[in-house]
Amino acid sequence: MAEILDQIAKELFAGNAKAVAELTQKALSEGFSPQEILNEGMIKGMNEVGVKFKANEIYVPEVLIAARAMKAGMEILKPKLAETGVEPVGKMIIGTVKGDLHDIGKNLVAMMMEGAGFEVIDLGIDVPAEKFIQAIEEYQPQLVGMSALLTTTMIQIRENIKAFQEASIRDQVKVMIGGAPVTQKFADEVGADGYAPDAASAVDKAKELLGIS
Ligand code: B1M
Repeated sequence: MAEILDQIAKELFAGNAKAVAELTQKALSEGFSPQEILNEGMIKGMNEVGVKFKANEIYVPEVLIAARAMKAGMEILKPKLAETGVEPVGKMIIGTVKGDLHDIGKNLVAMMMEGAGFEVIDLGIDVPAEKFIQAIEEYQPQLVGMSALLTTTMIQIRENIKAFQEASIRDQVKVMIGGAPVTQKFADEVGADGYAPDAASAVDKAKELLGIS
């Protein structure tokens, strides 16, 4: 693999935003395609972040710093990817449910998903069912992610899934849920398609749900 792409992966893993931005620019000027830079540089680096995070070898702050570095590179790459018409691997909308203001974990999931090549539309916090439904209709994602951090708001997930059914859009999307009080058992009870305990597992679960290898 080209040395510069390897360097992008390493600097991203180390969280060096400036180096990732500079190397991304350099790789483009050396003639690497935006897709090569994304797949062989950034996503490779972010995958490594996911592996170490799952193994408890690195923690939330390191992931956030790596995600910031990814963002710096993506700012340069995004317009080029749009020009070349590169398709994302999948489209997801994500939000923290109504009544809940916690967004650190949700943001981590969104960043890891972007790092894996997904287009992510982040609806933010305190998102009511109607806003999820509106976004599903507008963006036509394959995946809807819901995060809840409070025992008092996790029940909102059940309400949202019911609302998707009532709006006849439940079958259009896979629903993945997570957040500290959420469990696989709860996901089964409320009829979600998938549950992930952390941001790195969320990427694996999303790919599994969408049949992406
Ligand atoms: Co709040 N809070 N908080 N809080 N807060 C908790 C959740 C709590 C457990 C603290 C405690 O009492 N020990 C407790 C909930 C108790 C319960 O319901 N059983 C609690 C409470 C009570 C409250 C308030 C009610 C406090 C008050 O005002 N009296 C209030 C509620 C506000 C509201 O939401 N309406 C409140 C407020 C806040 C702050 C605003 C101060 C702040 C949030 C800041 C922010 O998010 N921007 C805050 C924080 C920081 C916490 C703790 C300390 C940390 C949460 C966090 O960010 N963790 C938390 C205690 C704790 O969890 N130790 C606590 C780090 C983050 C990376 O983990 O979010 O779990 P997490 O995300 C993980 C996984 O869960 C998973 O992946 C992430 C990354 O690995 N995941 C998904 C998350 N979403 C996913 C979605 C997926 C898949 C995986 O698919 C879509």
